[in-house]
Amino acid sequence: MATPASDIGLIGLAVMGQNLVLNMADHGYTVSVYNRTTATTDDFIARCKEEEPSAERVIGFAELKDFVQSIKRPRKIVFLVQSKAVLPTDRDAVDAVIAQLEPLLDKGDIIIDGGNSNWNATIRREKELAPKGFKFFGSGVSGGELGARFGPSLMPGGDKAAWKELKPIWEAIAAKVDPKTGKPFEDYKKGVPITKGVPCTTHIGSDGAGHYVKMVHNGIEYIDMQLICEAYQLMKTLLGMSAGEMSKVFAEWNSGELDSFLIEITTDILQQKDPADKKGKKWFVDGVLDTAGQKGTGKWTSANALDLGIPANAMAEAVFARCLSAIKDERVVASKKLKGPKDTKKITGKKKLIEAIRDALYCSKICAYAQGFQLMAEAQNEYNWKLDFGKIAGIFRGGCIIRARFLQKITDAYTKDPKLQNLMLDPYFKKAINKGQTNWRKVVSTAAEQGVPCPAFMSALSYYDGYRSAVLPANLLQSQRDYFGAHTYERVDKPRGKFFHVDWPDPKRPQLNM
Ligand code: NBP
Repeated sequence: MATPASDIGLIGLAVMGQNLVLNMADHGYTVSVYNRTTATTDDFIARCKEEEPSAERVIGFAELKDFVQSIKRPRKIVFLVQSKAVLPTDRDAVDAVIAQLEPLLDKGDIIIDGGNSNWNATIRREKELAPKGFKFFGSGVSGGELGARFGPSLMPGGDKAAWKELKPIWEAIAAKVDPKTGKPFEDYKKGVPITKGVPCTTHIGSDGAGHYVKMVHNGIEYIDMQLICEAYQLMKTLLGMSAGEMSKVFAEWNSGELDSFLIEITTDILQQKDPADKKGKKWFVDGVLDTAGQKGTGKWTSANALDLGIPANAMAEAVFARCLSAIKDERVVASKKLKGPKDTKKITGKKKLIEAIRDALYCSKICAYAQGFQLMAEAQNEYNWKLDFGKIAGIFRGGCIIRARFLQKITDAYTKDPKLQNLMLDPYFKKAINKGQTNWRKVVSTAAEQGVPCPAFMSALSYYDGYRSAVLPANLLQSQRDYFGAHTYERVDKPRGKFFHVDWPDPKRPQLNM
């Protein structure tokens, strides 16, 4: 038998797998690759030979046994296969590959699931594999195809001791940020592998922690995208601005505190002309049908927020907004039957309204991130993890879809105060909301008056106002619960934890003089 020569193995050669392999090879690692359909492996090896300078470091295998034996021990084998399991009992391609691999592995070998697996499945797999002596990691990979190729944000969860084995490779292939500014190094745009800077990866925690944090990252991505879309909708509907005109506004926003990957790509999209328009006059975005798809991570985040009792209303609105967009036919019928406000005032002061929309976007974004981090804070109690929010925000600064200048501020906030109760209470963010809230309220009220939907702006504002309210109307709500269900209530003038009940309807209650 030949001496194992590969540093790592990868199974699953679709778009993410291929790009991650090339990234590893660029950084000097020898990678064994295997795919269920061997023709894909052959095509990939041929592509490597033709296109990639580091091709000699990628070795393809048709047999799983040969693939496993080619990897140095303890073996590190990454999966990038389709993941569908949601409930702990669900089985999918990841389980199928584990079952095929198990008889071929040795104790101490490390399996890393780099797909978007549900954290429940990752917890279950880790529990099943640990007694057999295998180390199982769930590692979120964010940044899409380009990220995988040139530097993703990597969120590994699993055995702390085994992380030492994985760390050098993960740090090499991850995105890197400037240690002084927190800005990502983007030399990859010149085709150069990034070797300097702080890597966007850290050991997140045990078992499902990495996949959980990746899921919340995706939930935040949903709301970030929705907020940008609402800003676009308001400028388009209230100010009649064209896509081209709006792209200039987004470009300007991208030079300030909203600087982010998602604002940057929005600028590009809005500049794009429709390739189907021969005269080159129409904007690309105007030709795209207004229905959005989703794969499930946003829904998982919101469902988990409900399970854990965390008020992540803006994040849920982002998912519902996609659901509403998907019922296009119903909306078209309703648009002819349901009326909006009658006496709408003409909008004046374009420049001021654009500024106000910018402030509404920034304030809502702060609330959305506050919700995401509150959710992770609760999850660590629920699932027995110890999460470092400064480090988590730090690895979101580069490589991933939500990368933004703003994440340096979140990193600073949690580094200064690791037990920060809510991001909105950090002095920087408190000040930012205070500065922007008049404009935020103006945008939300104008949208309501004019009948323009902006559910994420509105729910983020309700969250802000609710969170800063010492008193909410739940006194009446709990009274209703006590009335119809004898659910009892606590009193304002008695210590917490003492419960009372009234035999409703109270015969002694004063009668109304109607
Ligand atoms: P896909 O999610 O489309 O999965 C395709 C791969 O899974 C192919 O290699 C396929 O092999 C393999 N596969 C399937 Br399907 N069933 C299998 C089985 N029973 N046994 C072995 N292999 C099996 O690929 P992707 O888009 O590259 O994504 C990979 C993972 O990364 C997913 O979990 C995805 O959610 C996650 N992710 C994707 C992105 C993105 O931008 N695409 C971003 C971040 C994370 P075959 O060739 O034989 O059919």
